[in-house]
Parts: sequence; C-alpha cells; structure tokens
Amino acid sequence: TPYSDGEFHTRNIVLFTEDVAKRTNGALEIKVHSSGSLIKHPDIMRAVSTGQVNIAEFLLGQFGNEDPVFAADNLRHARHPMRTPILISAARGMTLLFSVPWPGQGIYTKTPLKSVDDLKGTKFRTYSPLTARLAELLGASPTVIQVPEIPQMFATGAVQAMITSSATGTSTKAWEFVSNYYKTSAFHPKNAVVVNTRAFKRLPKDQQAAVVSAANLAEPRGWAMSKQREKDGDATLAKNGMTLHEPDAAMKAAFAKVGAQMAKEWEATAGADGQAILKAYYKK
Ligand code: PCA
Repeated sequence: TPYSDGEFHTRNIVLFTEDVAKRTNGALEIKVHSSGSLIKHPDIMRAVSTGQVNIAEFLLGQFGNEDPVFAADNLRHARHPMRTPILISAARGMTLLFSVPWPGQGIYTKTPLKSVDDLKGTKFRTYSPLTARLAELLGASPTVIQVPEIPQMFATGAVQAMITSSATGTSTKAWEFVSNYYKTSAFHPKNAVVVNTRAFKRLPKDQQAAVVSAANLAEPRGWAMSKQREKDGDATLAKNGMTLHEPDAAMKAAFAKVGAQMAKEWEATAGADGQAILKAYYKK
C-alpha cells in the first residue's frame, strides 16, 4: 500500500486482513507493507498485474496515463459505477476487491490567496496526471510527489503549495510548512484494492469466499471512515493553527472554469467509456 499505517485507508486494510485471517482460521495470512515500503506507488499496479505481489492498493488516478478511465476520479464529485475500472482491471489480470474514496480535495498555501491568480507561478505538489493538469490550468508548475515525500519537498523549497485532503494534510503535519487550507472539495479520488486474478484462483474455494466476504465489509466501512476522517482532519488542521477557508464566489467560478476545461479534455481522450461516465454524472 502507498500510505502510512495511521492513514484510514491503511487501517481499513489491516482490519480487512484480520477479517480474512479470522474467516480462514489463520490459513490465509496477508502481510501489509505500508508507505510504499515494498513497492513504490507508481510501480504498484504493474507489480500486482504481473503477480510480483498477490494483492495491493493504489490510487486509481495515479494511472490516468495508462487508461483515461482511471483518471475519472480526479474529475468528479460523485460516485460513479465501478464497472469500467473493473473491466480494465480484468484486462490486466487483476480483480477489483473494493474501492474507498479519499475525503474532498482542497488546496494548501503558505499565504492567504487574494484570488486564484496568486497560484500563478507557484511550485505546486500534485499526485496524478490530472491533478498536474489542474495545476497547469491554474498557472502553477506541478510536481508529482508521493505522500511520504511531501514534508521533505516543502522543507527544501521544491514546492510551495499542494492539493490533497485534510486527511493527508494531517498525516503529513501540513501546519509545519503551510498555513492555509482552501476547502474546495474539488473531487473524491478513490483507492482500489485489487488481487492478482491467477493467484486468487489458486486459493481453495472457501478462502476465495472469505476474501470476497471480507472485501464486501471493508468497502462500506472504508466509506464511513472516509467521512469521519474528513471531519477529524479539518479539526486537526485548525487545532494546529491552520486557517481553513471556504472558497469565495470568485474562486468557485475560477475553479468551475478549470473543471469544465478538464472535463472537456478528458472526454476527448476517454472516448465512449468517458462519455458514458460523464453522461451518468451530469444526469445526477
Ligand atoms: N491523499 C492522496 C491522494 C488524495 C489524498 O487525499 C495524496 O495526496 O497523494
């Protein structure tokens, strides 16, 4: 997994592995290597797809360059049917077990923003191809940085602002390097937990069933944890002296413009799958 032991996604995954162990009377043990310690995030999908590891977690949007449908979560607010990620996973020899969203995504800055224009020219931390595009459209210069490296990159001045949730702001102690958090709630990207399909099929049938049952519990538990984590994360940022801002009307309008541009660009690359996803979204 790419994220730290204390992060709610990892805690949910540890509960999932404990559940699997219990349901199989200890016959199936899953060992969690957190913070990208076994495989770095950009390599995780290939590792599980080729069977280097049997099971893994990654952020769907991380792989937006490999298939635009993986990037859909970096565009949108609502839940979309997981059908297309399931099909894409299957084509890569993986089976999706469960998927859990991050809290809403906001923007962290050192000084308060008079307007979105203040982001122009800033060195801006992003985490996926589409968040990099977002930064570009705001006039900032994006650098993709994984969560474990965030504090170091701020400390050395490699970046001055970032996009992420109050969850990751909390786990990286954002108050040590920025003072303002804009609650744009731009979208809720999702992590997926997938198994290597061949490894999974080699398991005895009762163990396969145990994994699926545990996954079916882990998904709604993760969604509930995500909601709670947003509240706790916001409160933790404030408690540590950060100022939380609701975006004003001008800022909302500026972001809406960038969002519309991103949706248009994405739709053009994502073809029929993308159009179906966007259509379902706009209908909501
Ligand atoms: N944390 C992860 C992904 C989205 C989030 O809230 C990150 O910042 O990389």
